[in-house]
This record gives sequence, C-alpha cells and structure tokens, in this order.
Amino acid sequence: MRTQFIAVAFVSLLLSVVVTGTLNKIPVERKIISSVDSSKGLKDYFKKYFTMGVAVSPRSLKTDEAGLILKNFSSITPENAMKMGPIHPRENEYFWRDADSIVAFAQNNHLKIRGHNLCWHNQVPRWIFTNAAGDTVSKEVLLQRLKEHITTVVNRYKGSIYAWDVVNEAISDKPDEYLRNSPWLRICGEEFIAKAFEYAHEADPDALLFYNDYNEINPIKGDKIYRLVKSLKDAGVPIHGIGMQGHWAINEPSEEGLTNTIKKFASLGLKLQVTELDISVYSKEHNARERKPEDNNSEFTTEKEAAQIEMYKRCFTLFEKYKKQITGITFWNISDRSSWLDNFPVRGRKDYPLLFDKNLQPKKVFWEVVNIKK
Ligand code: HAH
Repeated sequence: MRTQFIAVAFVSLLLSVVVTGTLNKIPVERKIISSVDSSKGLKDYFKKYFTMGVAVSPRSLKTDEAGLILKNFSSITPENAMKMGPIHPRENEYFWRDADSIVAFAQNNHLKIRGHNLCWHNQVPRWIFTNAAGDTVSKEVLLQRLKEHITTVVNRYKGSIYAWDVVNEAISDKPDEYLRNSPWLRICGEEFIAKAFEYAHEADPDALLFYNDYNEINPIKGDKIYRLVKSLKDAGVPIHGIGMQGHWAINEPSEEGLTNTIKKFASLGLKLQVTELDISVYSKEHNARERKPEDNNSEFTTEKEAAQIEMYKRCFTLFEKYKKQITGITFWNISDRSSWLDNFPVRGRKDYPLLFDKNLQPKKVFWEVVNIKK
C-alpha cells in the first residue's frame, strides 16, 4: 500500500516536472505575440480574407509535408502535374496519375484546387507545334489541338477545380515588345489567348478563369498585362481574374510598386489573386544564369532573415489593406526543404523563400506574418 502511494506520488512529481519543462520551452516569439495561438495554422489567421494555398507535388502529399499542408492551407495547386507537357505527353495520350492523385487528396481533405495551367510556352509537350513530318503545324491545327487539350483537361476535373490559370506568361519581358515571341504567338497570332479562355469556359462555365504572369510589379510589364486583360474583357472574353505570381525577393516589390499594381489591376473590376508567392533571400533576377563564386554564400544568415521578414511584412500589410480586391494567396512550394528557387536563376544555389524551414517548423517570419494587424 505504502509503496504504491510512494510510486504514484513519484510519478505525479515526474509528470509535473516534464509538463512545466515543456511549457518553459515555448519559443519566446510565441509568448510575446498576443494574437498568436500555435494550434492555429496560416489559413485560420487569414480565414476572413483570403484562401491560403500552396503548390504541391504528388510526392509531397505522401510525406510529413501532408500534415503541414492540412494544418496551414485550404487550397492546393499542382506545381507541375497539370502542365501540358506532363499531362499530355503524346497527341493521343494523357498521363493522369499525378494530377488525379492531387485531386483525390484535395477531395478527401476538403481542400480547394487552383488548376495550373492550360496554355504556356514552357513545359510544353514535344509534339504540340509540329506534324508527323516535323513541320510546323498551321494555325487551324494548333487551335484545334489547344481546344482538344483544354476541353479534355478542364472537363475531367470539372466541379473539383474552382479556378484555372488559363494562359500563363504570354506577355514579353522586353520593354519594346508587347506579347512574348512564343510558338503560340508565331503560329496563331494574338488570338490563341482569347481562344484558350473560350475553350475553358465552354468546358466548365462555373470555373473562375485567370490570366497569370510574373514581374507584374514592373510598371512597363504591368501596363502590358493591364492592356491585354482589358482588351480581353472589352471583347467579351470570359476572363474573371488576374494572377499576380508574386515571385519576389528581399529587394522587391517596393511599397509603392505593389500598391500601384494592385490598384491598377483592381480597376479592371476582376478578382486578384497572388498565385505563386515566395520571397527569395537573394536580389531578384528574372533570367537563368551560370553560377558565380559569390553564389557559394548560400547560408540563411540573420541578415537575410531580417530582410526577408521586412519584405513579407510589407507584402502582407498591403494584402490586408487591399483584402477586398485580393481573394487568394498561394505559396509556390511548401517549405524551405525544397523550392524551385533552389535551381532558378542559379542551379543548385539554396534559397529559403517560404514561411516554414527545412524541418517544416514555422520560421520567425511566419509569426511576423500572422501577427500583422487585422
Ligand atoms: C513560374 N514562372 C511558373 O508559372 C510556374 O509554373 C513554375 O513552376 C515556376 C515559376 C516564373 C518565371 C519563369 O517561368 C521564368 C522566368 C522568371 C519567372
């Protein structure tokens, strides 16, 4: 009896020490920030304003990243699985497995899906612009192929995908050139853009259709995006929103640049979404390049961390200010464990552009972002 009592007392004492010890280990940032509650995920903090989304691969959904996604996001975007190259490798052959597995994950977990994308100059299948003899196809043939592709893909996921990036990056980065000199433009002329939206709308009249592009803060490029979207709208083309990719960095956007861009795009009366957000810890470059000796300094230093925090705070403060215009924010990748920026613009240069670290823990910048006054 007595020994039992001693044993129970000892165990309770041990438990209380363990529990108090755990409490004392709560990181300082979490204790001092009043509105922070660690049981909440990113999506819960922004519930009233934005759908918070993330770009995923089918593999990530089978790892510990799945738990992080479910806690923090209410929307997913396939990073690559629905692009034309991966999903339509040969003219009469679709590869559905990866896209289907992402859609199934979303449905099982009641997540929304943003589809990405239906027409782009990159990651296109080899067959798309040529015939069996290897000659470039005519405008009629290419538009017919585009129609068949868009109809089949949009139809398969009708009802599951609430928004599509229909045309991606059709604007040129060259200041004196309007549209990108891609095979789509060379073969079809400007018409392929309107056609892509029409085909998508015909296949799913309920889906929200977006034009999506990067370097949108640059005033020259931003004006061209505005011009394109306005011309589509004026012509009665079914377009419902503009996707600002949001591939930003410690040196951009400026407060003025982001404000002006949001105001300019919002003046078209369309929905705005930030579709591919990440903030690189290196100065922004829009073209791939060779590695230089200084690229070897790829540690996540306290200086880089501080600069990234300031930029994320600037962006989320403005998102919050323009919450009536912005309906969704999607991050491009899940955590600093892996990002497309690890290989762009410099192959193999590690970047740390997201809110979660390599161990999937929220970074200091996460707490700063969720603590922005609402
Ligand atoms: C985006 N392009 C694409 O929309 C996305 O599909 C891809 O996975 C990653 C980034 C951004 C971009 C680019 O393609 C070329 C130069 C600069 C930026």
